[in-house]
Amino acid sequence: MKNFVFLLFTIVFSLNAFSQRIVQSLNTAWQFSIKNNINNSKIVNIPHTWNAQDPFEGGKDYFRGKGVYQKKIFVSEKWQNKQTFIKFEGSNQITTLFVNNVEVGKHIGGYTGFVFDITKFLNYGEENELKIEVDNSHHQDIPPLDADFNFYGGIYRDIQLINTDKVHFVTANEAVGNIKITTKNVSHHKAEVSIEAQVINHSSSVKEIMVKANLLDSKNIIIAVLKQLVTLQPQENKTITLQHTIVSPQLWSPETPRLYRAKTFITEAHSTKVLDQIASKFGLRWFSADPEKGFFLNGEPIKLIGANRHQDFEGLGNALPNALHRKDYKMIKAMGANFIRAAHYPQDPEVYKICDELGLLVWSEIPIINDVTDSEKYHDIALQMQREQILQFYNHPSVIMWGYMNEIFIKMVFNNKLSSKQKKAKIKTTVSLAKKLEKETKRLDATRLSVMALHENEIYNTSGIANIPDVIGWNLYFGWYSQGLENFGAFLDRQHQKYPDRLLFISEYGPGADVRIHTENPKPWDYSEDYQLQLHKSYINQVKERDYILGMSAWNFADFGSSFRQDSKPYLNQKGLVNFNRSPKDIYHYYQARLLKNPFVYIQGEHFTDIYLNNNQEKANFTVFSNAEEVNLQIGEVFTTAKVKDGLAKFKVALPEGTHKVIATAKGEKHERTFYIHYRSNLLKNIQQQPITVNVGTHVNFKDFLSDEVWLSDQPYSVGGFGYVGGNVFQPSSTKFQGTSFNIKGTQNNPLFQTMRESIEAYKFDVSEGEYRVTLYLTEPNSKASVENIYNLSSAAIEKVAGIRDFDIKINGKLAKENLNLARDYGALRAVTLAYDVSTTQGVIIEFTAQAGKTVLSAIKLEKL
Ligand code: GCB
Repeated sequence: MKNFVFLLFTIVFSLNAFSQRIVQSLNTAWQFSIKNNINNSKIVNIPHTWNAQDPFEGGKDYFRGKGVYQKKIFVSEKWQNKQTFIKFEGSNQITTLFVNNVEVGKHIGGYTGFVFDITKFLNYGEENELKIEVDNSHHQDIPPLDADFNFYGGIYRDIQLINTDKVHFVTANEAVGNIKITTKNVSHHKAEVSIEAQVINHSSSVKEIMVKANLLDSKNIIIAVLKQLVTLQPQENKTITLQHTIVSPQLWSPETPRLYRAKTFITEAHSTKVLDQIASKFGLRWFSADPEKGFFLNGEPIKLIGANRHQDFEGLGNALPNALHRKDYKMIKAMGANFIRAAHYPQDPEVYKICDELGLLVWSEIPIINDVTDSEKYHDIALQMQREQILQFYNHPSVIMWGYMNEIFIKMVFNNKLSSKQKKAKIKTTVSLAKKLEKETKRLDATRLSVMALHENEIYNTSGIANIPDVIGWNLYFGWYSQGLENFGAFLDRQHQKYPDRLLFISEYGPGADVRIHTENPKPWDYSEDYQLQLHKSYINQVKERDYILGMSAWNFADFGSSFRQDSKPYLNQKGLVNFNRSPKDIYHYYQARLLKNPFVYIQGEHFTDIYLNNNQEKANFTVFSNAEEVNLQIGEVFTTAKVKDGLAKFKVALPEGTHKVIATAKGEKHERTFYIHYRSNLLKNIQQQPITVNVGTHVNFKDFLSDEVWLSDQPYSVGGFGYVGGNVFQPSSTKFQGTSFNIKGTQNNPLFQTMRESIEAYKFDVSEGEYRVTLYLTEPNSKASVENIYNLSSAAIEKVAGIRDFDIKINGKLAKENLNLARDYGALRAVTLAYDVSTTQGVIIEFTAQAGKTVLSAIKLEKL
């Protein structure tokens, strides 16, 4: 037996040595220009996008148009006996390749791979010019039409040059050269494996070849050698199927992601000369899903828990090197997840590879999002995308679901301009496309589940579309877009009761969160990490209580670019468990506490180590994330223990002002963090050392990580202290966001300016004698605010002017600013700071008096000079 294995090894390696296929990266040094403006070109490397910056500067007007990549390559005389291809892993969204100015082909769709055969376009023994035009303009016939992410343009995934023998495995097809491996009837005892290879003869003579596959197990031992003799006529293309039954298979699972390999060769029929070779990995596992009991992998129940993942990254747009894709998935695995939804489009081939290796189950989908076009072309392109996705990622054991639509009626539901007739037509074309996609999905792969994600609306039930795929994913935002965290479970129970045969998944949930924002009293839309914790905790609990739910994936693993969003950081969707640069938010560690099996302990508060208590009567709150039953906490001489509930151990400790090292231990694991305790009651006394900074008009604290200043939640004035007098928290009816949700120009610190107190009468500080500087932070939140000068108007006329705001500011009785009209003087939605020096014998009082409309104040700083 040993000798047999050794012999097989020798054959494999000697075959390898002669392989004719050469795959080389073509990423480096392309001359790139926008809009064919060659005079303005620069040298770039691929992966590349031309939108790495502009969606984050100007928002939704980022450049969508044509970019051109050019390069010369030397083509040797020897290549005349070969076939030559260019392979793209992804380029957004219409890509046209020219060789020596002759169009080779065009590919439509930004998220799957494609290959062009350039053999007949080449001039041998000389330089050849490659030109690639890429266009990311909006196109009514190309999905996605509309979505909450950026459509970055460019060749943003790797590109390769491939040479093969004239007889080779078919490379330029929808499967981009995959050998198709199907596993069937997998059990603990056996697994049937079938390998389908397409071979082609581009030579002018008849070829006798041998198609061979060596199967290697996860320990690299050859377990089978399969072969078949084939005769190929010139230009003939054949599909060869090799089959084998593996006994006692080494199963693939999240805990044991064991991979087999198939090394598939074409040799000459009667020699060992290798004409072509492709190595593919595959895994052996089976799964099932039950509408009452949930998901099962290899016969065992498993609740799928993880996150969605977008492919962009701070500073890079979507043009990520493979190493960054890998890093993301390693982080997702390290979070304890067993599942990932590659939303909203097929991702880089590296992603599926790493999910196989790490043991993450994958839902992969095509980008049919928010709306469809009622055109044959749109339907055809959608189908082509599904074919490419399935054929390209078919072999990956990690993939369990193929998706094809996300919230597909959301545009229609919110479009008041559509007549009911138009809505009916929209529903009809959408349902008909879903049926076609479902059919195509099953035709290509009956071994996986089909899935679509819905938003919270009955239209999916009434239209019948929810009956089409195997699995229904609900994107549910109770506690964010809809009210009440508890309504989440109630909604699911109603759905389950009404449609008991449906397989249900929670495909999205989550609130926006900004690591700069903290509060002891979290509320929806305050963007605090604390509310993020509250929501995720509640959702995990509610899903865990319900066996019938297959699983859940948080929206989103990381913050991602979304050019129309303004929020607390502009142009970002901030629902990530980690930041856009992948530094974790606290919630990432909470998932670790809920999901990891090894002992885990983590003190909440990575981004907020300054704790402000009212005075020494108030205790400090500490929360520790852990999977142990109880956690011990040590702070100086204080030792205390708390039971863990839902991954949280909560402590209340009386502490003096100053620096405290907090040490949490559980089951031999330890985590420590240094906190700084401050008493608000002492802030005035300590003002020389530390200015008082207040985030007026809000209950949240805001930390500016550049200056390390903590802007305190607002408080009413009381004698001997500081705070506001009069007015109310500004909360426009048009938004759930606290204050205005618009981006504020001229600052990085939106949350300071977006929230404010309106009709405020005064801000008072009962400071002692001395010289101070008071800085007022102001913004006009109404983009349509009037710029009228009230001096030109009678009082009766002033009242009629919509959106007018004009007020005076007095400091210690002295008029500091007269007739401040923020819109007129600075423009609306702009950060305005006004600083005044004041000398006082006692106290600083800033008074606001409206001449027209309402006074307003966003933040205030008082420092002692
Ligand atoms: C959704 C969408 C997703 C959005 C998300 C959000 O339901 O499927 O694309 O990004 O909501 O954050 O609003």
